[in-house]
Amino acid sequence: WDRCQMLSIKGINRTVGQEQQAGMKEKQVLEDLEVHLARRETEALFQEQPETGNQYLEDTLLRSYLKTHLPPKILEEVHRDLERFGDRLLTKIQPLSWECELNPPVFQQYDAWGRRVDRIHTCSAWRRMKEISAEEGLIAEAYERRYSNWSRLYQAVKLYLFSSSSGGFSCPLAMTDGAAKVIESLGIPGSLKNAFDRLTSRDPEKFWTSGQWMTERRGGSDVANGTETVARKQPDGTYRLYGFKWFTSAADSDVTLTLARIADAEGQCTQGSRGLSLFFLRVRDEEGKLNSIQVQRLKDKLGTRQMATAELWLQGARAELISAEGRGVAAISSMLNITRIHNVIGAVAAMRRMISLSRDYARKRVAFGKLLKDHPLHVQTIARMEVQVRGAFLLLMEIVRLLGLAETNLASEQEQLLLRLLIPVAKLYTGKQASAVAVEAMESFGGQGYMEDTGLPVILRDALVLSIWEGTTNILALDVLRSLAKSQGQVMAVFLSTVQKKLEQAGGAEELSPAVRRTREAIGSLRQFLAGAGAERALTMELAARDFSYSLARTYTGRARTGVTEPCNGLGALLLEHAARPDASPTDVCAALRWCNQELCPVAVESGRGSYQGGAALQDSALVFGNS
Ligand code: UCC
Repeated sequence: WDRCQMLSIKGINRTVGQEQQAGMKEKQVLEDLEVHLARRETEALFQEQPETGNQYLEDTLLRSYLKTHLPPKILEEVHRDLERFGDRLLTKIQPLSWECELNPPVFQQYDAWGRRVDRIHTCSAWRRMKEISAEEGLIAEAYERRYSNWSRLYQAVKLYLFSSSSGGFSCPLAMTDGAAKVIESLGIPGSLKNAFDRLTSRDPEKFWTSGQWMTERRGGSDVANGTETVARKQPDGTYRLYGFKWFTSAADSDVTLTLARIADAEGQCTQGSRGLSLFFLRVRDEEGKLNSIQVQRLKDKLGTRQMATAELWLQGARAELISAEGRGVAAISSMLNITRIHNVIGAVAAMRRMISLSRDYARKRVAFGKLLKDHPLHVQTIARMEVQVRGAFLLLMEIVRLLGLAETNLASEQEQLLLRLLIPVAKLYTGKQASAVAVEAMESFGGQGYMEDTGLPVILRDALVLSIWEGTTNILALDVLRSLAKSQGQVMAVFLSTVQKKLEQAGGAEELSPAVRRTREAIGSLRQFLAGAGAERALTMELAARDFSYSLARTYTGRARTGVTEPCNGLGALLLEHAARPDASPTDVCAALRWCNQELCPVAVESGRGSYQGGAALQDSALVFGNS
């Protein structure tokens, strides 16, 4: 085989069999020559590995964002910590991440003597990630609030840097953050004080992670109708849960939040959303014994393989009711909003990592006689991805900035409404961006991008889940509509007037004016669309939900605030605003212009084509299922 390979490497079209017929002497000479050349050429095939350096120091957009927004004293401290963290990620944490990938969790159902044990064995690198998460305060930072409203943003930045080196540990952190948020929003009741302290601890010995068990066999999206788990009240006021959870991410977590239906004295439960209540439970006791839970099996997933996702039978698991009866979905939604933000963090981080590697490779790899970076078409492809990640990053920063204000009681009512709207918008938009960018970036490495041991397929696989878990794109688009309905349209009015106001403020910055104009036109089109939704409004809005959400994401991300020299005190900085800073770079301006060159308001275009009318829905159905 080696020999055949050598010959084929040299491009000699002669089989091994034919060559055996050649004279011995001639063969010997030829062989010497072949080996020599083959080795030389094989060596020439070696490629330099694409690498990243200190992610924080290399991320110019992140650094310029922090410099623009953080008060100088906070910036100084944060900068020092992030530089240190960037080094730790590069030298210590990234190698652990690869270990997590190579040593996925293993499920042991029985011990050697036939006793049911249901143990999920995780690797030492995974357990080390848990300790590091505590040491770095990856959850604690947001709840200690030592930087007031900036704490949340600072935490998000650390999580963003951590994400692509976390070996999948970002997932339990997302749910841990969500659980802490729910408990905090309940006022940290005495019974949950210990749990809250542990979920937000910096002490690796104390730190707990949480799960979020929402998905059952009958419904991942339709939680309200799909949840079958029943809660039976015990004489001591606790509950025992009976049911089956179909996907439980990070099943090695210490505690979890979950939904169940409380049975009345006759054993009857209320169906639908109003029958669901929220429970807190510990997964294992002090000795590590499961809380009347059986692990049926671990899921065999396309990605996130570093993390154990399990099917669980709850067979009387002892739990504490933590919401008002029948208010489970509303109560867990504050967890969902946090985990959805983490999803955005993961999406931006995955894009950033792929593009950084792709850029580095372009500086090293020669093709057609020159480096990839000297091929304009190749660079154009990377530049298009760069514009996408920049928009996504600024949208993420905007959301965590607003969340920080809300958590320190500094957010206006309008800012709270905006936050509610932007979370599903950002989650659905960046989830799709991450998948597209990961595929595109993989291609930029040629065949190498497809090789498992480069680690690139891991990033792609893990990115693909971002548009699925925590609500699929369409479910999130419907959540955007829910936020409109719940606020009786107020949220949309806030969105439009805020953008409008900022556009009016846009002055100077001549170079940005085409982008400002396009954004203004997009806002006009959005208004027109909403005004003209017409008689079939409910159907129109449902059919338009995805395009509508995309339009919000694109116009908001491209929103302008040019000519502003003072620190922002209204809405945050997105692409145009970032480009209008006094110290903006030509790259910032270019990214803003390019972003605004895409179709900013696809919902208006599709509406003009009649895509949201009843007739179009019938055509869709015929196209998919045929006329029968
Ligand atoms: O668990 C999963 C994987 C974990 C891995 C996490 C890692 C992520 C980050 C990784 C980073 C790398 S995946 C499972 C996730 N499951 C979902 O996301 C569920 C998707 N389905 C939905 O979101 C649905 O839309 C439901 C469940 C919310 C629909 O439920 P209902 O009961 O039919 O909805 P209702 O009746 O409209 O809402 C009930 C209440 C309402 O409040 P009230 O009653 O006061 O009017 C809603 O306004 O809940 C409120 N509500 C919300 N409030 C619903 N959604 C929200 C929201 N997002 N924010 C605020």
